[in-house]
Formats: sequence, C-alpha cells, structure tokens
Amino acid sequence: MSKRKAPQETLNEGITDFLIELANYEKNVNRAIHKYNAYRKAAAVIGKYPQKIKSGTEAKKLDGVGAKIAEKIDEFLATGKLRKLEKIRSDDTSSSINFLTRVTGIGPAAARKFYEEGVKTLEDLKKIEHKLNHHQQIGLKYFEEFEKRIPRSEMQKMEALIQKELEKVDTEYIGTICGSYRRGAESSGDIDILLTHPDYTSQSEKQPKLLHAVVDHLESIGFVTDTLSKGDTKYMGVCQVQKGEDEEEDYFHRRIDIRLIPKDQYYCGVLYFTGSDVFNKNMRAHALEKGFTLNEYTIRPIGVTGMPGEPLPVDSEKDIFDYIQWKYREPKDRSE
Ligand code: DCP
Ligand code: MG
Repeated sequence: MSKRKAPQETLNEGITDFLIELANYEKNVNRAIHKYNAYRKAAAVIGKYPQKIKSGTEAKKLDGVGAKIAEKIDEFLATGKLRKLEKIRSDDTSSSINFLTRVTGIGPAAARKFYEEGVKTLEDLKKIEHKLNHHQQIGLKYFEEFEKRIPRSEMQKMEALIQKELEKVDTEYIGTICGSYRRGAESSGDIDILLTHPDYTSQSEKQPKLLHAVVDHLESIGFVTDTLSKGDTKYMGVCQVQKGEDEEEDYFHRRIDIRLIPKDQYYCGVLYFTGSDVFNKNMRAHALEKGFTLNEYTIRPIGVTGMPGEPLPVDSEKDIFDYIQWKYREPKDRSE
C-alpha cells in the first residue's frame, strides 16, 4: 500500500486536500480508522462533484458528507483555513507522529512508540538506525525517493518490462498491475502487481516457487534492488528502472508489491487491488444489500441462515458485477 495519496486536482481541491489531511491525522495519530474512512469517503465524493462547492449545505446533499464536515467546509470557504488543522499542524505530538508514519515500515503504533522515546525526526531515526527493523531501515534509506509519486510514463515502462520478463520465466503467468495505475491515474504511489498461473488454484498445494521464481528473475536483471519481506504469496520490495544509454538521470527507487493469487480467486483480487479503497467499500455494501459477501478472495451468497455459502465461480471482474446486478464500471470510473 502506498503511504501518500495523490493530491486531487479538481474544482474543489482545497476542500478535498483538507479532508485528506484530516483523514491521515485520524489514522496516524488517533488510530481512528472509522473517522479516517469517513473523511476519505467525503473527499472521494466531493472530488467527483462537477461544480465548485459554495456552501456546506450544498455539500451535505452528497452521500458521505455529514453535518460536521459541512460545518468545516463553511469555515474553510469563509476563512480559507481550518482552525482544527492549524492546531494539528502546530502540535508537536501530532506533527511528529504524522511525519514518522511516512516512513515505510513505521505504522501508527510504532510512530507513537518512537515519539515517546524522543525520536521525532529523520535525523533522530538515523541515530537509532540499529534499533529499526529491516523494513524500516530500507524505508529510511529511500525515504526521499519513496515520497515521490511515479509518473504514468514510468509506470508504463515498468509494466512493459514486467510483462516481458514474466513471459521469459513462464509464458503461462498472468500478471496485472493494479492500484491507481489501472484506474488510469497520472501518477501512482507504488506498484501493485497481481500474479497468477493456471496450475495454481485454491484447491491445489501452495506454490511459493511461482512467486519466488519471478522475484528472483527480476532481481537477477537488476530491476528488484531490495527486499522488505518475502512470503509464500506476498512479496514486498524495492525496484528501479535502469536508465538507458541516452538518458542522463537515474530513475528513483520505487516500492513494489507482488502477490501470488490462486487462479479461481484472481479476479476478486484484481477487483480489490484496483480499488479505490472507497469504491471497494461502496461495492461491498451494495453486494451485501443484494445478499452477497465480497472480499479480496471470493464472492459468496449469504444463505437464509445468514451464513455465507460456497464461493461462486468467477472468470472476470464483470462476473462479480453481474452477480450483484451492478452495471460494469471500467477501472477509470472506480474512484468512489
Ligand atoms: N485497498 C483497499 N483498502 C485498503 C488498502 C488498499 O481497498 N485499506 C485496495 C484499493 C487500493 C489498492 O488496494 O486502490 C492498492 O492500494 P494503494 O494504497 O497502493 O492505493 P492506490 O494504488 O489506489 O493509490 P497510490 O497511487 O497511492 O498507490
Ligand atoms: Mg498503489
């Protein structure tokens, strides 16, 4: 998962930016995930709204914007700022914890622990590097690079490279770069690859080799440069495009995740990891209304007893939309 969401360039970006800042504050500092979700949902729906919002009342008509957010919108429209945010930004605890969570491998709990030990800045972290785990050390090493968003042109380059190299390892692999890239974003925070192979299903044995063969190969060609964690089905690491002879500047190091998924669960996975997170929540809620439970692995009908039944067969993302009687939405239309 990437740490920082792209700022939204929309008619109401002042509003969506402050909502996202509040969302991150709730997640990182207060560990209030419901409030985080509520702010993200409001930001997504306002981001898609085709007019410039003129009042809280107008915004409140949108699904996901309640009275409290409407009030904040009024304050922001009237004064150009938000007292609550000014306070958060100037508060040492909040700003330090918020900062520390920008390092990959440091979550809200670790950030608070470091803060309580007096570790607040990048310099502080460097001094206690030996106390960091391997993931956090890599996060520190590439801190500035990981903060940079990946331009779509570079994502396309990496997609072509990955598809070409997958084919060399085994022509039967199916790989999809999901996340914001698949939704057509102009820039992405990281690379989220979903991998499957026809030999591998939820009924067959585990096949970690299918994942490791790909990672080892990407490492051997110098694309994968560091490993954060390497499990049977999930790899987290770092990659870098090699610069061409005619190029002057190096490419940045980028965060890459590769997940190996059984073929029968692949499209539920592709749907989930294409997101957005807000879209996923809305789709899951709609699925429930129609009597299905949907997650990153399966879609299952909920029986009269309220218990989920056996997973339904799925051969495409469209199958999932069909089960819940939803009109198919292209990835680019899945921001909320
Ligand atoms: N996801 C989700 N719920 C979460 C985290 C992730 O549904 N709590 C799904 C939806 C995301 C996808 O996984 O789109 C990938 O996660 P990222 O954090 O990488 O998000 P994006 O790829 O959408 O954005 P970015 O460009 O910042 O990487
Ligand atoms: Mg991503």
